[in-house]
Parts: sequence; structure tokens; C-alpha cells
Amino acid sequence: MSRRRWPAAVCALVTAAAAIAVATPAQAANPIITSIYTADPAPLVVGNTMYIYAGRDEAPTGGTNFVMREWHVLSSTDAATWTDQGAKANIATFGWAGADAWAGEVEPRNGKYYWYTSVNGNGAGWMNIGVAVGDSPLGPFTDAKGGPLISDSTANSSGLNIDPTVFVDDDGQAYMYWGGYWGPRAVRLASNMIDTVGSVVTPTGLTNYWEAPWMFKRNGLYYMMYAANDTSGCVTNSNYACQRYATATNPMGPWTHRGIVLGQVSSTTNHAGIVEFNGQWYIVYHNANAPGGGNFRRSVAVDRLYFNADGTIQQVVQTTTGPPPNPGGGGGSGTNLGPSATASTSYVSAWENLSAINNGGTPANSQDRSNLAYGNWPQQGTQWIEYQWPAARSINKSSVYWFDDNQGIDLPASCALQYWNGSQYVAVTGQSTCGVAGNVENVITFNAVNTTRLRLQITSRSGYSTGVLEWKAFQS
Ligand code: FUB
Repeated sequence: MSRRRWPAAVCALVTAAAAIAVATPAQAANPIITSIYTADPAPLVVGNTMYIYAGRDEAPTGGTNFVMREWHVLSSTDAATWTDQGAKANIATFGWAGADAWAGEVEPRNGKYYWYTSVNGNGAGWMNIGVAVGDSPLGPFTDAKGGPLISDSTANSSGLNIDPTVFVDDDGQAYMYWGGYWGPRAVRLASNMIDTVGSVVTPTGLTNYWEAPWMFKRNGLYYMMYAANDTSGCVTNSNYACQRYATATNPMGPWTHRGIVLGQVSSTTNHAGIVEFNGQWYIVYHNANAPGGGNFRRSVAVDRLYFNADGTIQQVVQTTTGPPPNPGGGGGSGTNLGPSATASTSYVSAWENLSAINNGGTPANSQDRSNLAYGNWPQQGTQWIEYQWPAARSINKSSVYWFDDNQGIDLPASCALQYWNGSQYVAVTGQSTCGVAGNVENVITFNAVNTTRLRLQITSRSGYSTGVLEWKAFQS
């Protein structure tokens, strides 16, 4: 398990300022950036932009250790097309550090952006947590403290002081979790975000914790995702890792393990973050899938993340396409609003995927499962699929590409569109024929509705269930 014996100084001294080369936007695909190797992604949404703070892997081909000297910022306004904004911090940002620009995360507070990093100090011990601060998501960033926030000399610190995740709760209290080598730690932060308050504690309930925690809150519940490398359902070889998660009703725990968010990836390390952007949830993670990639030449990928109604997380489907563009509500006339909607249904078969309907796939024919398929076998009669947006959208056109597996799922007998008028679902008016043809996009026009929810009612042929490969709803 060579990755657990990282040498104390694998990086050359940083002698130059951060590179400022800025790549042109990369088209949607995973990995999202291939002009350089990137790792340990930490997402942050500010306004209409998603930022990803990532380390840069510079190990040579065949290298067997990390060579990491700087941190880059990647940005996107639709979660699909990404721009490398260049290196915005590096080892020299911290005058007391000498090597190993490992995982970091940025947390905003009071108009400032605090970048917590893992970095090797020049003094005794190995890895430390440093903190830089800037006035914008792109910096410039400077050392906020002039020394480590956490080091090997911090009482009860982790066996490896890396991978900080910082979370500011609604009441203003900030928390930091971190740690590697199976040693998670937690501490409160002062409101200045650069001092700890109280003792470092060892959180409980993070079953099989290895490293790389990521904390967030949703619907009043605290979530902790983290890398694990056990062979009891996580990975087949403990040189690799998966992402497990736990939930808690208190930000300091105790935590209750809930399952796996992200299975094994193609790199040995597995490091991820979760964020909500334009009404959808995303996971950002790294793998070794870029050309020439490897365990020390990793690349960041992005995929959609789905919650179940009870707040549990569905295991991520890793794609090579990445998510469809999600520009939010400002896409303009003719924009397909499906990818920015939250989908729900009256029923989906356990082996099919509701996410198929708005994942931006372009089916080749009605049997094409390459971008997943929604099906409701063994249900018959009328079922529905529905889109919901956080704010009202004006919609006057839709299209549906039916799924027909030539088995229990057949083209429907009929369909109809409804919208939520604020108190109930009603039929759209002026609807053109809701087509039921296979192997084509069936386009439906209607008088524009201003609504937060659109529903497609699907009635099956006798003896069959129905399915959908892609459903679009167009902004008027
Ligand atoms: O990138 C260096 C280290 O590898 C990170 O700090 C860990 O989380 C692992 O991804």
C-alpha cells in the first residue's frame, strides 16, 4: 500500500509565482479538465458560478509519489463546461511550508473566502492545516495566520493532518473536520475562521473512515461524506477507496453511517465534495481517466447526485459525459429546462433510473439505454413523471423520447401534460397531439404556463408498462 507511505518531501521548492495560464473553456465531459492533472476537488457555489478548488498533480509518467505544488481554481456557470482559472495558491503562499500542496477547501464568511489547505511545514512533523484568505473566490489569497492552524503538535491531532472540511452553520458557528490514516478529528473554529476553539475531538460513527471528509447540511440534517478503504462493501482491494457517508442531527455528531455515495474510482485515492447548484445536486471527485493519467496524475470529474425522499443518497453513477448543462433559470427562450429540474415519478423500477429523463442524453432509438432509461414495469394504466423547479418557469413546449425494451415496456397508448397552478394539477391548454411514436422526439406545444411543476401523464397499452429515455420542457 505504497500510497500510505507518502514521503515527507516529494516536492521541489516552489521558486516561481503561480502559473497564470488560463485554459479556454472545456466542453462537457469527464474528466472536466485535461490540460493539466487535477485532484482533491472541493466545490463552492457563489452566485451563478460553481468553483472547484483542486490540487495539481505534477508527477511524471510512471511516478510513484505525489508531486503537488499548487492549487488551481476551476469554474463553470452551468456545471458542464469548465475553465481552469489557473493556480490561485501554492506552497509559497505559506511562508512556513515547504512541500505537498494536498487537499483543501474554501469556505466563505463575511465577504471573505478562507482556503483551508493540507501542506507540509518546514518544521517538525509532517502535514499541517494552513489557512489562506482572499476577498473573492479567485483571490488573490494570502496566508491568513502566518503558521499552521493544526499541526502534529496540536493536542489530539490526527495521525495525518490533512484534508480539512469547514462548515459554517446557520447560527454562525464554524466547524472543521480533517484527518487521514483512519483518524478523523473535529474542532470548532472561532468567528475569525483562523483560530480553533475548545478541544480537538475524535468524532464517532464515521464507520471505516480513512481520509477526505466533506461536510454539508441539507433539510436540517448534517452529512459527512468521507473516503473509506474497507473491503466490506467499499472496495475489492484496500489500496483503493470509496466514499461512504454518515448523517447527524448535531454538527459534532454522533454520526450514523448510511452507506456508499461513490464506489471505487480508477485512481487509488478517492476524494470528493458535494454541492447544490441551480437547484441540482452534484458530486465532484477525481479519477485517473485522463489520457496519461494514473494514481499520481489524477483528474477531476463531475456527476449528478440524487437524494431519496427520506434524505438518503443514491450511489453515484460515474459517467464519461459529465452532467448536462444547467444554466439555471436564465437560459432564455428555447432552453431545455429539464436538466435544471428535480424529477419525481409515481413509480420507477428498481433497476431503471429516473435520472435518465433529464440527463441530457440523445437516444439513437427507443431501445438505446446508453444514457440510462426510466421504466415503470410492472405498473400498468396511468403513471406520471414530473419536473419541479425552485422558482416558476414559463414553458410552452415539451418533447418526449419513449423507451421501448421490446419486453414488458412498450410505447404508451396516450399521454398528456399537466402543470401545477398553485393548488392543483390541471391540463395545459392548447396542447398539440402528445405523440406516442417510437425512435423519435415527440414534440408537444401548448399555451405558455408559468409554473414550478410540469407533469407528463403516461397511459400504457393493455398488458404493458411504459418508459422514457429523455423528457424536455422548453422555456417560452
Ligand atoms: O492529494 C493528496 C492526498 O491524496 C489527499 O490529501 C488525500 O485526500 C488523497 O486524495
